[in-house]
Amino acid sequence: MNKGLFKQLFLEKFETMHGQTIEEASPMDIYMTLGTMIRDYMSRKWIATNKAYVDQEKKQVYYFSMEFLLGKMMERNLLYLGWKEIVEEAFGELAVDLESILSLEPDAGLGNGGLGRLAACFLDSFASLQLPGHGCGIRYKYGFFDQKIVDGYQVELPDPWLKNGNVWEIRKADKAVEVRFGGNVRLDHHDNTTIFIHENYDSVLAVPYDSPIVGFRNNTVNTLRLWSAETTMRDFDFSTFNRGDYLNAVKYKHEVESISQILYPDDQHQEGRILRLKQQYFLVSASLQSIIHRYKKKGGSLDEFSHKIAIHINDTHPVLAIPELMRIFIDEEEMGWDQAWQITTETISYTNHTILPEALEKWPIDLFQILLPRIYMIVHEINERFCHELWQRYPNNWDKIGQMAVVADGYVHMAHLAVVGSHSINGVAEIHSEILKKQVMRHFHELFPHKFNNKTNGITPRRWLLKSNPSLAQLITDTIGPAWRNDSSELIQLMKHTDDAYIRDQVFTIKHNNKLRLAKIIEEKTSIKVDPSSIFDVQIKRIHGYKRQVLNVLHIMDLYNRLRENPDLNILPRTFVFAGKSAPSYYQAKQTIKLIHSLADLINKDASIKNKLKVVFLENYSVSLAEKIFPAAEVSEQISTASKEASGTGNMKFMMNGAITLGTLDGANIEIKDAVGEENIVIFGLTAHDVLAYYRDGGYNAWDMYHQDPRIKMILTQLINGFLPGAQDEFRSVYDALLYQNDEYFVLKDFSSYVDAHNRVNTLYSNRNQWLKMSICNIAQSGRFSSDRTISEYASGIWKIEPVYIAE
Ligand code: 26Q
Repeated sequence: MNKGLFKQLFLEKFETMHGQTIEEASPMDIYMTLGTMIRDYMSRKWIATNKAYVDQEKKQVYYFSMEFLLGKMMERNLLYLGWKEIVEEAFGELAVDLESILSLEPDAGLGNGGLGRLAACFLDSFASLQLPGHGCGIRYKYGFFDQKIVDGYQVELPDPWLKNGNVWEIRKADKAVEVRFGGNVRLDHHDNTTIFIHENYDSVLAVPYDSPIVGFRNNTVNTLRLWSAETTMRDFDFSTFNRGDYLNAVKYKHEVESISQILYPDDQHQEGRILRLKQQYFLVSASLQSIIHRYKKKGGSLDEFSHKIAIHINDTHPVLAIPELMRIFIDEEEMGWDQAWQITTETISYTNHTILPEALEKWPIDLFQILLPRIYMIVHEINERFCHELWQRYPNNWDKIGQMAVVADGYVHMAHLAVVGSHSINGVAEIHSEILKKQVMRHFHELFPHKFNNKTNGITPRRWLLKSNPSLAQLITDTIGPAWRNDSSELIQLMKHTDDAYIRDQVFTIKHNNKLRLAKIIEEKTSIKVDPSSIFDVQIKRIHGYKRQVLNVLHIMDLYNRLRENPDLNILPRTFVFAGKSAPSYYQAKQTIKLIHSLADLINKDASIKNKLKVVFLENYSVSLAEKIFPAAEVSEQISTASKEASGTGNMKFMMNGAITLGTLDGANIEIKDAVGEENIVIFGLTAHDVLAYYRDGGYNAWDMYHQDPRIKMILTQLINGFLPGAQDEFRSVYDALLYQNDEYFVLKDFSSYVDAHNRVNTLYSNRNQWLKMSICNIAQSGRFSSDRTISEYASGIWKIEPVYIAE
């Protein structure tokens, strides 16, 4: 592609699509035209990729996930195809501003946070590493809610991301499959075998929408298949209408479509809603049917299935893939139980993303059985056989067997099903995998030690550096060459330049410009003027007790108290930036958002502190907003209660953009510390070992902190004495959680150590050269946190898949 050719093709495409000339074009028309052109161009590669996969009979992996938090795709596709500059120039000649066209695309926000974004980074790495890996998910009509802040409170609004259509997807009506809910199972006997007949079920049509996922500057185009729930025409036909049942028919249609209507906005918390279970089965049943159908059509033998297909489940949300695969093998393919079980376990692998007990999925048996009668029978049988094995191994140990059973205490335990029915279970950072083995799943680890492994998370350096921070990316390319974009281990070459004065200056200038850009966004969105020379200290992530935004707030209050006492206090000016969404039903998290706003109100208006402190909350955190914040950040707040954050991936995005981590020894922070060395990170607080010991043995009393530390006493009093603007009792619940509920997340326990850590940051930052050296070291060492590294480990260690070269 070149500029002249592009311009010609674009104008032709525009005219055929819109029946008018470019002069009359709306920006949306231009967006759609460009999108269609890109998609058409990718189609040829898409076809070639699929053909190569079939011809070469290479093993494929399907990544099953209830969430794919993709963000925008157009600029990514332009960059990956190597078209961006050409289009920019061609558009310049047509007086079209590419930036403003790109901004028209809505984010595909089909995820809550880390787990969903990880799935998106993995798709990026599959394609960029030329690996045959595809995503299977749900095409939610409404993505993760839009957050509006009204008077400091979060208000949730729907996200109608599909309202102007979606250029990337292709509806494949001919590939629709039926998914069955409810009804009953009748047993029939034929030549000594029992046949299970599912009848009186409600059927839902699952229609796939495929989107191309193109690799970085290669010819691989993989597929993300998202399923939409529809009624079959015969449910809505004239006979229904004629019987006078029109209203019921409409109601039924509505009920069916509700399955793919919304993404559940809970994170780290499971609310046992039946519709959620329906969504989960809908995803796995539709995906497995289509995978098996295609496999058989291409002549594959089911005996070979696990050698040709790997299925990965992103947390337990798609764990029904295990009994559903069993159902298809046994009921539809007439396979015996033992062979079906062997193939199923060899096919399925599972990632655990959390150890918070409230997030572990379990479903009441009665509810499960009514919705999925045949699947329940299979789960029951899996449980019977497993408990029998356990009985052989641990005779009479009912306690242990009860703790490990798949069905127990009236519930189906989804994580147990995942462990029993898969061949690999991994955690997402070293410490997390260790905690799984030694604590949460210790009985299972004892039984199946070979199944457990670690795959530390990663992020794609192409979106999180090349796309979001182009000037830093350019500096890196100028310094060490462009290879880092496909081979992130190359970033280590930057270590040779930590003392290079020119590079330091450049890194400083790039960061400063990114800060200027963010300052402008902040002012546009909040009317708050921040000092671009102040330290940009950032905490952006879901709002949750364990992530401890409250600890950040308490430190800011303390700093403010010190400044009020002494306006000439020798500290560097700071800008504290927050962003993140709370689950709509999570009261404490919502109060935390209000608390940040009240504090911001108080501090930002106080002239006496001479603009040394600013507090900003940016509403509606999203992938696109994140892309603007990370490049401007200097301090990365990763302050979860040790042991609670499985990995974190924001920490990696900050690091890759040169921010210094201020964090606890939790999740991947530990591996970041190992990578950069103690002198290039600021660590504080209790260790996971300390925290787990307190949970086990007790011995922590939050009131001790209150009585021993006058700063804590003062701040906590300020939470409830009207010091903060707004209703006097607004933050009573925060106060009570810290004192009367004994500070579940050890906020007060870690307070003092956190303040000290901030003081160290202040000192380090005052030495500009030293700070820049730290920053360059972080960028240089961030290569190991590329999702390319993570995916290569999954590919060789778990899935046994290999790259497939696709010719031009
Ligand atoms: C479960 C049941 C019903 C409704 C919702 C859910 C649900 C949805 C989303 C439960 C959990 C999630 C999301 C979890 C998540 O994002 N975990 C994060 O995963 C990241 C990627 O591995 C890690 O880096 C984070 O540490 C972890 O918190």
